[in-house]
Amino acid sequence: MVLEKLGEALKNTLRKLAGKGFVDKEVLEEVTRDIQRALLQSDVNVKLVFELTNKIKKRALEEKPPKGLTQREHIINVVYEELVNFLGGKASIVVKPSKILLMGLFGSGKTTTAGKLALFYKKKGLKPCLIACDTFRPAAYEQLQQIGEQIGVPVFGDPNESNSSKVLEDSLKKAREYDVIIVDSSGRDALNEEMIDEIKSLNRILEPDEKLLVVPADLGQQAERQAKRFQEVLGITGVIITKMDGTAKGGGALSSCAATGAKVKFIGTGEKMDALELFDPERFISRLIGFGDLKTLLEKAKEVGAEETAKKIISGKYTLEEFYEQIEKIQGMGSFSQILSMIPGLSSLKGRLPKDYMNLQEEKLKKFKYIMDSMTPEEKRNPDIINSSRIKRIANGSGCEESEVRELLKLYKQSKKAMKMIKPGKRGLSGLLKQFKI
Ligand SMILES: Nc1nc2c(ncn2[C@@H]2O[C@H](COP(=O)(O)OP(=O)(O)OP(=O)(O)O)[C@@H](O)[C@H]2O)c(=O)[nH]1
Ligand SMILES: [Mg+2]
Repeated sequence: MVLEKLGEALKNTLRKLAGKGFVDKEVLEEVTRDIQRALLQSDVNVKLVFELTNKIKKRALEEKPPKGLTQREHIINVVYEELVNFLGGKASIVVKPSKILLMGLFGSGKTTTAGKLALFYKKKGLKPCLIACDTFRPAAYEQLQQIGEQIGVPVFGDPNESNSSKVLEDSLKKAREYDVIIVDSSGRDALNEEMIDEIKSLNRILEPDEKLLVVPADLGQQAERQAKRFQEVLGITGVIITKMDGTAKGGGALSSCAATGAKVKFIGTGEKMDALELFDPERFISRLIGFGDLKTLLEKAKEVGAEETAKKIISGKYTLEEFYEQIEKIQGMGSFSQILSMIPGLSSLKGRLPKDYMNLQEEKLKKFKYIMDSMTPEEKRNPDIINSSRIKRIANGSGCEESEVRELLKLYKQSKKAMKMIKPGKRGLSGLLKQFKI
């Protein structure tokens, strides 16, 4: 996971603070040292790290806990608030019809991100299109075309035209009926005159709502220099940090961009088209601290029309049929273990659920479907009545092995049992659900 070390340090912090009635200077030193170490390991700039932890210490020692908060809760809150600020404060992303110009150096992930963004907006119900303005790299048009096909989004461009401004002008005529226009541009080794001229020209023609710089996370704190340069020369409106999945330096890239005042708007977390997250520091830190991230879950759940599913997972009340639906939908939402780590109180479940449940293969799912088609409605509603002779009948009817019927029943029972053991956090699961309007 992104910034794993910081997550560990924050959980340690909570543990250390939990045992104390009163938090003294010594504990505070220890806690901030853990946070420092974790941030430094994520390649965060040393100066920034010390500024942050000094602020945390100062506020923790000097500020009186607001009414209703214990000293311990207050300190946790200070750590949370300061980390959120550290990553750029509250995010402000408005999902609306817009024109987006992507820019960045060679291989930073522009073309991939263009596709990811298109899919993101498409899932929000908008009508995106892509324009291939990279006329520099061979086969850039074909690459985008392939991505467009994969996600079902039209791509405009002209592989035989070498003038990117001309490509943009012509493509915009075809893009009139689209809500979101996403423009891929060509990279360079460095932000040289040629690139500046090209982007400026695209900028004039497109008049974009967002000018987003794409930088890879493995640059770590070096990302700052790029963000600064592009900001000065081209006036970017935000940054997308890609490849957060493949490096321990994500913290450096995030915090150093935030320090320049450039907002990190999205992060890329994999090569697949759905591996893009809106970057919201509040959510990000609360997930690391372990409050869970119900909002992200719901956003994803909505995308696959599975809000109901999410509710049922949380309540632990479902029939076999709904169980099947859940695993089917969950497949579209990312791995089950990823989802669990987003729900408060559920991350501890991860170890208890059978591994198979986490990584059910498509093949298996199909078999489960056949098995269920061979069950009576009564059996689906109340799987407890399924005895050996019924298992035999179901296996015969579905063309599956008896052992596979048993496997489905076992998974169902285990998951229900595990869900029942959920221990809501201090604020109570129901409180959180209310908070997020479930
Ligand atoms: N693991 C991972 N790989 C990514 C991510 N984003 C992009 N990539 C990979 O990075 C490589 C370069 O991505 P592109 O999208 O082609 O980059 P680009 O900026 O368009 O490159 P040029 O057009 O050559 O300047 C590809 O192999 C992508 O699959 C990400 O978030 N995670
Ligand atoms: Mg490209």
